[in-house]
Amino acid sequence: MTVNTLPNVNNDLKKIADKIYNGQRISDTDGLYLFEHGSLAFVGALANHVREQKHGDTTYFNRNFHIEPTNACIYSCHFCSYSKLYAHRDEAWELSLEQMMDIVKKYDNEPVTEVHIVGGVHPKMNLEFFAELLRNIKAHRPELHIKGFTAVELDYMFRKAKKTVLEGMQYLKDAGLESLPGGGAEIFAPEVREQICADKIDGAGWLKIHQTAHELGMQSNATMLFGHVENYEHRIDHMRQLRDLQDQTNGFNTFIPLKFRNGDNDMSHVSESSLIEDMKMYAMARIYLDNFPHIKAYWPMLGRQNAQLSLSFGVNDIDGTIDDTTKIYSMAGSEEQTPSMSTEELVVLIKQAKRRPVERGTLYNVIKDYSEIVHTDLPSLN
Ligand code: V47
Ligand code: SF4
Repeated sequence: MTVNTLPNVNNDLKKIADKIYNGQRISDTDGLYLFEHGSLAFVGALANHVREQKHGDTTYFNRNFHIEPTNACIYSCHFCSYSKLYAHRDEAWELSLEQMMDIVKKYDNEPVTEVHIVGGVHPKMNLEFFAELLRNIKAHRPELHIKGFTAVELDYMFRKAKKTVLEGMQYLKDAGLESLPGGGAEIFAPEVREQICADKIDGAGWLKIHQTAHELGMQSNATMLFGHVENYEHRIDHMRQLRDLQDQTNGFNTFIPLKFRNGDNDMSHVSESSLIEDMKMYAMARIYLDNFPHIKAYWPMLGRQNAQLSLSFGVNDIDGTIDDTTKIYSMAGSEEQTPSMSTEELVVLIKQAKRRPVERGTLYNVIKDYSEIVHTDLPSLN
């Protein structure tokens, strides 16, 4: 199919589509125009083309587990359910080094390749505490990739330890930190941050932390929290700043659009975005961020079926919080409470979308291609 065969497409949309089919970068104005005037089918077809050019049929997932050191947080991001907890510390938890090592040891006989460490910002958990955690994990299981700490957590740790970003990052790298997750980015525009997360690190600070990690040879992810009080211009502005930094460092692996969920937080009055908007966001990310290798759908937030759908709108990675010992059937729609999906379920989910499931390491090294593996007892996704 070429752009000229698409019905109901005006000349401006056709010009943008031509750029994309010719492998050219689109401008901010193009991006905004696509957001405002492109139908889901139109931007979806373009995003699908870009994804196919980059990855063919391959859809990645990985086997990881999460550690949340604490759910208490000194900050007060209105969209986050953690922010209420610091005032009610009795409802909050904080894990000791031993407790976190017990979580790591629980996976000793599991073929996981990554631990993802992220939580609230607790004043007692400082740089030295986390460096010790990293050293302990590496001493116990050296090959486990440690992806840890949002720029928000790092900013607090470094400032408290009176270290520069470079010094703090080098210190954690030496202790075993290998890459950074993408959290804390939200929307960079100050007028939006002011409304949703006024007291934490600003956009420039977030970008500086990731830039420093890249300059030290570490890779990282980037997120964007969308579908709350921001507009399309804010989304383009956010992605432009990421695209610019990526041009400079090439250190980002994956962009993860995070759909704002309005349960159990101070923004419950803000409606959630529609499925059409969500899919359009994935598609726009794939089209605009031409220098990002991967676009990921984080299924615990989006829901499995919508994550599956996103594979037709530019997504080529479906994360993979795996716990093969847990039976998903008992969860009955409560994905946000106990996010877990077995390898088999992830593989089925990807195959149902007619894609080739490939297990990857954190840095997208291929661990196993599941395309030829036939499951005899395929679980239903319904
Ligand atoms: O920064 C908080 C988001 C992020 C809500 O890098 C919310 O591989 C939606 O960044 N609705 C943290 N989102 C999680 C994160 C992440 C997740 C998975 C993989 C990776 C990765 C990174 O969660 C926060 C914030 O943007 N968040 N509250 C909410 N109500
Ligand atoms: Fe939640 Fe992170 Fe904000 Fe803390 S900094 S309130 S954990 S989003």
